[in-house]
Amino acid sequence: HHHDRRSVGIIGAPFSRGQSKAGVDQGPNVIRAAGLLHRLEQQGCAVKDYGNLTFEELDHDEPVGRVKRVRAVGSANQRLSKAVQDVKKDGHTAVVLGGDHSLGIGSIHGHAMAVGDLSVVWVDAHADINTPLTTPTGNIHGQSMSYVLRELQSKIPVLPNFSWLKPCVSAKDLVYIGLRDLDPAEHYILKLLGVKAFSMSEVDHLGVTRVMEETCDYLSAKVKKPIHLSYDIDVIDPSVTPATGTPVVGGLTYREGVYITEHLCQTGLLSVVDMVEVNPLRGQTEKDVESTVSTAVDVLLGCFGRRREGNHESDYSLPEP
Ligand code: Z70
Ligand code: MN
Ligand code: MN
Ligand code: MN
Repeated sequence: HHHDRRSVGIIGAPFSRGQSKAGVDQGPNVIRAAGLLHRLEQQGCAVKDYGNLTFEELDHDEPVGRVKRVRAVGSANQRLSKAVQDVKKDGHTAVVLGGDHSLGIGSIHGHAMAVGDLSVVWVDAHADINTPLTTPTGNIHGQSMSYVLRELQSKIPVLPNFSWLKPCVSAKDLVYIGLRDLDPAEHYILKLLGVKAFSMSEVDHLGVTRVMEETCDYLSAKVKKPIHLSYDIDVIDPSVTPATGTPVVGGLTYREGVYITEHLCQTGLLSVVDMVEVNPLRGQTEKDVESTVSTAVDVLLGCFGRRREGNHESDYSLPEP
């Protein structure tokens, strides 16, 4: 039954200007080098690699207010948005390999341009919902959701290279999982907008199984929209995924991290998946990097039908003697 083979389009987005640490732009290549494409094919997916995007170097990109690298982030996300639209038009589930989490802006925008209304599941230690006026760091990877949420449109100033961006997600269509490091303004915004959020406290209280049941019940209560999964590897505990820019203690286990994508896969609604903030220069040892990258690969494989006990292809048949 080749028609139910999942087709996956991979976009590499080696972009790092949404934060200040070197190395996160190597994410796409280290994730590919760990065998992502081969393993997706082994589990029955048809895979097309669209290669890595290239981004322009800007000589003059002075801060706008507190916000750093606005022009570079704006233009990179415009390119990414177009690339995601192309992959969706080709009929694939898109996988965006980052890169830092500012890429969520263009990825979500491109997805919404291609399919219309969507649900966003943002799996992260951080909410990345500071506005350009509340950001304590100026880093846009801590602001991505505020740029795309309709309800925050009036709080976002005009920014250079962002005129292409139209807010495209409603607060009721967003769910956070794994939160444990919010700034006060972000905490306030989540309460103000009534955003559904499962912090690490809720994961402890309910267990990951009920968190995922409630996530999917919440998102499919009315109409079933395509799901945009934006997965920041720092949601998983730094003992498992230390090679990332902002490790935060008390994260998900490997098993919880993988269960999230196994459960979302079962909905049949996964439409775009971002895997971001894998930074091979941030590990202390080679083992740290290997553990981080192989966990990122396993999380992605979970989106496309990997079973932990093992898989066989749907046309498998035993050899006759
Ligand atoms: C902080 C900020 C952040 C990731 C750090 C940190 C945000 N709230 N996101 N690492 N992935 O800069 O706004
Ligand atoms: Mn068939
Ligand atoms: Mn993030
Ligand atoms: Mn994060």
